[in-house]
Amino acid sequence: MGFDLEAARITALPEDAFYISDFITEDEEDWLLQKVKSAPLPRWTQLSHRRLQTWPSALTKSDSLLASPLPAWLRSPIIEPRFEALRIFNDAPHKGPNHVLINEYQPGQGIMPHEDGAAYYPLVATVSLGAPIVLDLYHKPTQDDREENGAPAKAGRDVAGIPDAKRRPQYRILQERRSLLITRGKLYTDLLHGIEETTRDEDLGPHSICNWELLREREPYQSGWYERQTRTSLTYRDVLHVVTMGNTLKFLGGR
Ligand SMILES: O=C(O)CCC(=O)C(=O)O
Repeated sequence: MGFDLEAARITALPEDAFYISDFITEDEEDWLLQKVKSAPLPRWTQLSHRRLQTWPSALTKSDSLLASPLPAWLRSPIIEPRFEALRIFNDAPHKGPNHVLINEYQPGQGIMPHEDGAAYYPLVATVSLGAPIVLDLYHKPTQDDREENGAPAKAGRDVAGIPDAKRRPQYRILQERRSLLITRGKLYTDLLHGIEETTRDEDLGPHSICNWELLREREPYQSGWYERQTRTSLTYRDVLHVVTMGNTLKFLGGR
């Protein structure tokens, strides 16, 4: 499968975001959902508004990753050969993703606006499975915003302190099932992202959805809304700091 990354650029966004609607086939989607569902229950972390799997493991308190390969089903066919053909992680320190978060959202669930922070190389590649969902991008609150709104005077990693006028999303991206969304650079560092806790995504159209022209199908959204169904995302990242077990043991032993 050949992809032209420039043709996939979401031009309405500040640098850089790319959207590929047909990134995986329906069979690959079914197979990946089966793999996600068949993971042993302790693999899931149940959060109040979604559940989450972390591969190969959660980061340490100092935001490091304990070196360990990703399982084969998260590597092929997504990293090898597709990401490699796109060369998206070529400038990342490990030349490829070493960490995957899997989020599952039931209708009505979402994720508060946040930034992913400095533990990762500033690039996220998200594969969507099962159903569409809208990702919202927000201005980061400035120090002035936070002071005006009585929040601690520190530009934050969440929406606390965003004035009401800025609390509306600045941009909205519709992620179809089987699509790939790549966000990187300023988009990663300068904006917050989140998913609304709603059972319907509404006000959809070319005026509000910045990747409207790149969608595989626009027909299902002509009415301007759809009912949410269970949507699963695989988010691929490169954790900057990786420690090997040998070094960790040395560290624990004080040598
Ligand atoms: O599920 C998604 O597309 C977004 C997930 C997300 O925001 C995150 O993992 O930080």
